[in-house]
This record gives sequence, structure tokens and C-alpha cells, in this order.
Amino acid sequence: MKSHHDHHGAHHHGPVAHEPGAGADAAYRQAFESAQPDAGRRVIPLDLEARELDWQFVPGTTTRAWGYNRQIPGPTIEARVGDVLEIRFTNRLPQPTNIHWHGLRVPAAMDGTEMVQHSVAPGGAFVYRFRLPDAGTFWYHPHSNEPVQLEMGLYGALIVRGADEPQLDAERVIVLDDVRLDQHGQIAPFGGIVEHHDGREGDTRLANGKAEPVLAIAAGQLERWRVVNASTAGYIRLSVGGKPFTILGTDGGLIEAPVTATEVLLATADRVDIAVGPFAEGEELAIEALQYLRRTIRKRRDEAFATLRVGPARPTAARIPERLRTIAPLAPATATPNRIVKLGIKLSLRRMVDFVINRERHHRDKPVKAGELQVWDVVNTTLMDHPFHLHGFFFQVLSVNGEPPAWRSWEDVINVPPRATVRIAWLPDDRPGSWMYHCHILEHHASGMMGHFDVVS
Ligand SMILES: [Cu+2]
Repeated sequence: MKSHHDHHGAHHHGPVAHEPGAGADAAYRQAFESAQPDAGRRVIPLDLEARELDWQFVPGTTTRAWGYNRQIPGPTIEARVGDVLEIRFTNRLPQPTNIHWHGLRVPAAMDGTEMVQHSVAPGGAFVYRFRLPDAGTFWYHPHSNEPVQLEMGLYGALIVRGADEPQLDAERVIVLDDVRLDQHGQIAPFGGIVEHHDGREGDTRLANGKAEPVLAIAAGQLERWRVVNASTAGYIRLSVGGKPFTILGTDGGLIEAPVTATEVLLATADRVDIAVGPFAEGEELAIEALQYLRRTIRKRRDEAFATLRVGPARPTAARIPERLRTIAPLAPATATPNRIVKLGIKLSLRRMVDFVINRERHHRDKPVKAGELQVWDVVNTTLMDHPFHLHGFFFQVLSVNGEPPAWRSWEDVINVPPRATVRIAWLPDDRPGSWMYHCHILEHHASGMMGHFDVVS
């Protein structure tokens, strides 16, 4: 596929794929290759290091933060379907960590949670190695002390391209986040009742690690934007100056046909691929989150993440096909659920309420058998929104409160509105081991709104 992204500086970080190194590195790889069924595949090696760094979220203000490879976001990892990713991870943080590959269908042992591996101690290392089976916009982040580690800056995008991607004039990865800085420009102390309830939201809104940057686009062109919501808790009702854009894909890659919209809701951890443009020279548009009231104590309003400035025209060769992909339905909307996952709250002596699943903190759920269709009702018994995330598998949304979704797609995060029931279907393929689902408002997850279960062969 032809890539034009360098023309606009759309990526702050170049592709990270590089050729295998010499010496011990090559010998190591050869030994690993021969023991793996991946021989003959392209291996993308990457050294990833988590450490403290000085970072300017706001120009002129230096903030002590944490990042991968001394940058926020961490390097954008780019690959093709079928490639093998080999991440040699080193932890230079003052606390244990790990890396979860959000949305990727990896073996259970590579899921990067405390359930499947010991967190990597300070000074320690771990090699993540797995094949990339699906095209899409994914991301990576720690799955250890998450409310702190993500807020400090540990996250990055992971892009996997398929053979048949729509051809646009340029491509851009936009990782959105909000961070709470104190009066000294440092990450504000964590905790408190509001933060426990709402999840942590900050007033400094970031696009690719910078507060409200100005992005440039050429007049007349259509760009593909891969947008990731890496916020701890914030929802982003994404708007690009109120102009129509075209939704191309969601969590698990392309949808069946393009959908025109003027806004799209990204719950925490959600991704969307959109085609934006063409605009006229001189236009200036706000890339912003429109007000979304998710029944928090602290209310937000329309808030800008970045400004898009339209420069001189360039020719366009963009073409968005009428059909993007075929997604066979897993089950009819009327399918009978074989499991109910209740997102709830429970009174707690420690913190007034705990966030729970089926009335239990860190719910131990029944195993599922590989190859057996799962139809789950995810029921929100609370008065606030919760973004439900399933690890390691994509699901289809069959209905929300009995109504079919606007389009069919593969998802790994779905917002469950207050008092709503979302019916999902998913098919566990044969990747036995321990898996989990949880609310992706990280404070709710930490409080106990998660379940774990085994996939058995
Ligand atoms: Cu939640």
C-alpha cells in the first residue's frame, strides 16, 4: 500500500520496523524462529523501554511523566497482517508494569495482564512475541496500576494494515488523552472520592502527547485518521468542526460500508477510523469532544483537543469504495443469551461504593469452551455509563436495549449506557487460558468492575 503520511508530518514517529540486527540478536532470533511455527514470516523487532522522562505536554512547561522510549505516546508500531511482532520490553520505572496489547487476538500468555504473567519488576525485562492476525487500529498500555500508569503517559498506537485498505491521500494516527496537571504543571496527585466515582479526567487535552496542537491538512485532500481514545475515563464525542466525515472502521478494523456522520462517540479505549475532508484553504476546524454527560459528579462541556488548519490545495487521488468488507453475522439479534454480565455498584466501607460485576469484585466467571458461540447480555444496573472491554476476542453487538446497532462491526469495547442492556455475540477460537473483561474506566476496573474466566479447548 502506498503511504503518504510523511508529507504532512502526520506521524511524529516514523515506522519502527527495522531489519533484524547482527550478532547475538540474530542468533537469538534464529533459535526462537526454529522453535516457532512462524518461520518465514516477517518479524518486526522493537525494543520498548518504560521510564520516567521530562515531557512538555504544554509548551514551556516541563512535566515529570512516564513514557515508552522517551516519548508520549510511545512509538507507533506499524505492521501488516501476518507479521510477527517481537517486543523486547525493559522496565525502568520505579514500580512493576506489563504491557497489554489492546484488541489483539494474541495467545493468552501474551495478553500482558497480571493474570497471565508476573509483572516485570523495576530493572527487569520480558519478551512479548505474537502474530498479528487482524488489520485495524489497536493500542498498547500497561495492565498494572493502570489509573496511574496510563495517566503518567504509558500508551501507544499499534497499526496493522490489511491487503485491501481504502486509498486516501494521507494517513494520520491521533491518540487523544486528557491529563490533570497541578499548578506547577506536574501530574496532579491521585485519589479522592470524585476520581473514584467518575474516573480521572483532566483539563489538559492532548493529541499525540501535546496540548491542543495545530494540525495541518492540504485543501482538497481526504485523509484517513486513526483515532484512539487513550483517556483514563473521559468519553470523546468526536467532532471535526461539525463537518461530515466518513466512518471507515472501528475497534476490529473496517466496517462493511462507509457511514457518513458529523460526530462519533469514543468511549474510553475505543478507536475509530474516519475519512476527513476535503476542506477549503484557510478553513480552521476544532477537533473536539462535544459535551457528553455520562452522569459524573464533575461535568464537562465542549472541549477542544486540537485545531485543524487547512493549507494550500493538493491534488487528490482518494477513493472510498462503496463496500469495505463483508462481516458475516455471528447470531441473529433475537439469539438467546447464555450469560449475563451485570455491571453494578455495591456499598463499601472503604470507599462508599465499589464497582462490581454480578455483585462481586473481580468476579470469577464460568469457563467458555472454544468453538461454542457466546451470546452475552451486558447489563448496566447503574446510573452512569461504563465502557465494557473484552480481552483477546472481538464481539459483534447484536442489540442495545433491543435495538440493532446502526452497522455491523467487530468490537472489543462497547459503551453500555445507564440502565441499558447490550447484547453481544463472540466466538472463542482455540486460545485456551485465562482471559478477562472489565470496565475501561480505569478506576472502576481497579475498584473491581471486572470478570475473569478461562477459555478451555
Ligand atoms: Cu465503569
